[in-house]
Amino acid sequence: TYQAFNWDEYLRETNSIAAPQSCFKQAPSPPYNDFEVSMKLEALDPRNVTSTCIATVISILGPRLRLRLDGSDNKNDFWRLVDSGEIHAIGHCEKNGGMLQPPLGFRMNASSWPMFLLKILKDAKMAPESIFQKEPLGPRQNLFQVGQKLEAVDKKNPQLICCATVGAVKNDQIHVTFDGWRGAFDYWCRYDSRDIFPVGWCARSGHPMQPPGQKNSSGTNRFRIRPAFTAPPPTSSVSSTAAEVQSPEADTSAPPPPPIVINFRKSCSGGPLIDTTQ
Ligand code: MLZ
Repeated sequence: TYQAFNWDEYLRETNSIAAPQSCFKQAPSPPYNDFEVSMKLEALDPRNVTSTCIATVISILGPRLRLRLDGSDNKNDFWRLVDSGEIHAIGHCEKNGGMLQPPLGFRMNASSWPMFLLKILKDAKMAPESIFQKEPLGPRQNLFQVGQKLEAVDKKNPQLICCATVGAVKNDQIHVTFDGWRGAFDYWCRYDSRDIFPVGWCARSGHPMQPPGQKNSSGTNRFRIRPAFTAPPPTSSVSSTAAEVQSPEADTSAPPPPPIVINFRKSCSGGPLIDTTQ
């Protein structure tokens, strides 16, 4: 039978704490989702955020919407919270003096856009204004601390919200690391990203949550190694000359070994075991 991930137990086992609600740009209680599949709305084009486009709700998970821009293909779907500041009811753009734009990669000739727009809006099931929620105010500064647990969107599999840890904090950015995965999914984001949530958010909102991964060569999760290299934040001007190799996690039976610090010159290749693309 289905057993929801037990955060309390996991926090105890890993001797860690959850990042408090005050760290996040998320509503204190997850917003209701009154959207329905096939409803249309306005959304900023994620690939060209100066454009407002028409989008259709493709599916729904908790307070999140899977959206597809009308006139685009089915390979560029994206997810938004119902309280995202990047979605509005149809009419919002025009009310504010804007013009609806074709999505980047519009599959027809640009000259057919006005007719296409008329046609899709003619018998559209438009999402009513009342079901859009106001975007919450974020914290005024980055309050995250290294080691705190959270729930985070896996940007490579954006339908997934997964068990994660703050791996590093730098200025306005945090490094989101995914528990039990070897770093391939980790990323930097701003502290007020809408893709990060307090522990328990999935359970409270009815969104599925991915438990820690168990993928490693031995097939057990007892000696998982954290990522061997921590990428600098995209805006960083400081060069990284030291990378910390974190100690194995989730083994509560033995005291953790001391951290190992490996220093290497940026001009050197680290050898076959060091992934310099991370
Ligand atoms: N199908 C993928 C899912 C990985 C999800 C990781 N999330 C941090 C895989 O098994 O590789």
